[in-house]
Amino acid sequence: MSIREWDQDAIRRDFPVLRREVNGRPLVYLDNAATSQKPVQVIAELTRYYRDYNANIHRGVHTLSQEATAAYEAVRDRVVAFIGARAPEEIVFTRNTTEAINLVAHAYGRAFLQPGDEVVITELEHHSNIVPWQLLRDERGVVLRYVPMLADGTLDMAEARRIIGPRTKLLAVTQMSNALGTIVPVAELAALAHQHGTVVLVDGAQSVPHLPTDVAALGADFLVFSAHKMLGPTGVGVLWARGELLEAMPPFLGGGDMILTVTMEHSTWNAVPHKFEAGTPNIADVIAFGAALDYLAALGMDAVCRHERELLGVALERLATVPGITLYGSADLDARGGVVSFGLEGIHPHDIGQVLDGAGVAIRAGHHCAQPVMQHYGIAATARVSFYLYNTLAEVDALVAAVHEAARFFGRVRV
Ligand code: 7TS
Repeated sequence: MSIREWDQDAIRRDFPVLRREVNGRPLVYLDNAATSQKPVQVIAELTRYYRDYNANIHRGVHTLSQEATAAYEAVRDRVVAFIGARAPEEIVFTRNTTEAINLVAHAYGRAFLQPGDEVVITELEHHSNIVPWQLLRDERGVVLRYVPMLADGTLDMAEARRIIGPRTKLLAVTQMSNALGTIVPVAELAALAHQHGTVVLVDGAQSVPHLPTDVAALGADFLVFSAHKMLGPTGVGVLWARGELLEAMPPFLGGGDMILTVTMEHSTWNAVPHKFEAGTPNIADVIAFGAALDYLAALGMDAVCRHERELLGVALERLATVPGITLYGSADLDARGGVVSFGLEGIHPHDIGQVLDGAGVAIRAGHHCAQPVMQHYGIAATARVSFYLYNTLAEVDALVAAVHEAARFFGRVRV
């Protein structure tokens, strides 16, 4: 539900950086899968905290500390509302998605997985959801298995049904591929996994910023995502977990704030979620993340998703006309987020990125920390465009013109 009409100009005015020029051209920021830009509301909240009530939390009787604690804890409630969770105790703040996955691999993996148990991930994962499980495999002797992807960038669901079975103790899967934009049917996978008593971690780094999220409907046991990809500051991630799991898991990091008592021999743990937030947390950025959640909630995630899908549809149609282009992934529009990965024949993606930057168009070129996806297509890298709520159809025009320019430029250089 949108409590505010979709007003593209008003939205753009909220993002000061979008007024910049790059190389003499208006900035067209299309690297949102890497990180999003921040609205004035978030920047102001950050400034307000440092200006008016900077203090450490959970430990001061003084007014500033109480204000900071209240503001920090209030963001937990906003996260609960944003993802349809049940209680603030289920929300752990981490540094980012990567740390949240490592937390689960360490605290859940070490305590509950035995040698020979299977952890299933997919070929579509970001390195953050591959490497922690490889480390756990090497340390603990768990077996790591991959659900393969198909050429169109979707997951091979027939293989998923074959691979996920009674030996699968944990399924860790992205809800949206950062390299291709494919939306993975995680609810279906979770239902399948739960038939075997498998615990399910959903990597929401790309999905939570762009799609409505309801953890109950997802059927996940863990959901992880990063504030910086959803209008919030860097340095804040979220781990949502079913309360029972957090209760059962031993701590990840030890230190201040996560303990109840410490003697020289022995310590006891604070209640969840504090048991998993050792040391002074990223107070300022968590508080500012609250403003990002408010911003997205006011627009409505259905509206955000609709807007991006409109841009995606136009971009895909128009980019397909560029001579020598290959578009990677061809899932239906309603099974895709606002990501386009492409290559131009005979041109390295980094060169595409450079020509586009010359036209003020910021995209990412590389393997996108998803090298298995690149290996699937037998390539080293792609050029990747990723949209967010402030992007416009005029920016799609600028992108398409710049890609045509790159194709022409390098075509000329080759002869
Ligand atoms: N999972 C997915 C699906 C991601 O896309 C990313 C970051 C991460 C995990 C890790 O998030 P972090 O906040 O811990 O870094 N993806 C990208 C990207 O596509 N370009 O830069 C970062």
